[in-house]
Amino acid sequence: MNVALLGIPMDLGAGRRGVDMGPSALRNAHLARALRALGHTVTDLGDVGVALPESVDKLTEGGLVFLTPIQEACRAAAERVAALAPDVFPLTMGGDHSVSMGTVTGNALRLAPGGGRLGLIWVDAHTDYNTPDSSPSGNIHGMPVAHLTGRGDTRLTGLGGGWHMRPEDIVMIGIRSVDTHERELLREAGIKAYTMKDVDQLGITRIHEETLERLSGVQGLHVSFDADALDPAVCPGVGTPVPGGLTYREGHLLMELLSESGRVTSMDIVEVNPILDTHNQTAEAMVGMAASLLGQRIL
Ligand code: HAR
Ligand code: MN
Ligand code: MN
Ligand code: MN
Repeated sequence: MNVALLGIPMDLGAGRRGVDMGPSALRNAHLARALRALGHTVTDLGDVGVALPESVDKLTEGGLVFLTPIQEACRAAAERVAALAPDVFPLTMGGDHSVSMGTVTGNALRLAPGGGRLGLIWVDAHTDYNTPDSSPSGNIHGMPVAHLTGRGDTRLTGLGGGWHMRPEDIVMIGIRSVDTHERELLREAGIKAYTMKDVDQLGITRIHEETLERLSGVQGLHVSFDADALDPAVCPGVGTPVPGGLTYREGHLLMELLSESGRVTSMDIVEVNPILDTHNQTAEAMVGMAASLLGQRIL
């Protein structure tokens, strides 16, 4: 497969600094080499330009912190991804999770003019379904899924030029931190979310089967993998760690099963924070997840 790496070195959407260094940490953990070893042709497209927080006023517009520079970076990411050929596998590297508003939109636009029907597998401790009104923090990395479904500030819901995710085409896995009002919004929208309780009770194999069944009608499948979905013991380098996460093997098994399905067409790796990490352990773990999704097998 032709894999295209693209970095979005942005931490403007997060409450603390450091995830802007995520793309460097992933490259330093030999992401490209790991994928080439699997037989893929890997092209590193470099990084999308992102404003430095030191060079912009911390502008909060309509309850959204750093709205304008985040919108600009997401638009640039969407354009870069949308321009890639349909047979390319874009592997986009955050950055905080607000980058996915750009990457998911870009992948939908890549499927079809005006935006195709993309399935979204959101692997995360958090549901990231706050709107500007419901958000307790104003941090945009807690809001990308709401905006992708058309809820929230029009400057972010408009990135796809009228295209939006269908809530029924979204499945979340690994969930264990949801805000009070966010929970109501998720229920209203009818988004399927597998909590850690579901992971414990059903297991990854059953969750994977149900997920692919639910997403059987989509044209492409995007995996958006937040490093904080994995347990903090596996990925300590994240800004919002939550105990009780996916084990190392649960993460790999999910990626291995999705890989075997042959249906995944793009991936994000987000929220890797090298400042909070120990010896780049988190980036290395996430390179392993990408390798499993792109065909690495034990035997
Ligand atoms: N729900 C909280 C908020 O909206 C924190 C969620 C953001 N943290 C993440 N996203 N890492 O997955 O502020
Ligand atoms: Mn997230
Ligand atoms: Mn998260
Ligand atoms: Mn478990």
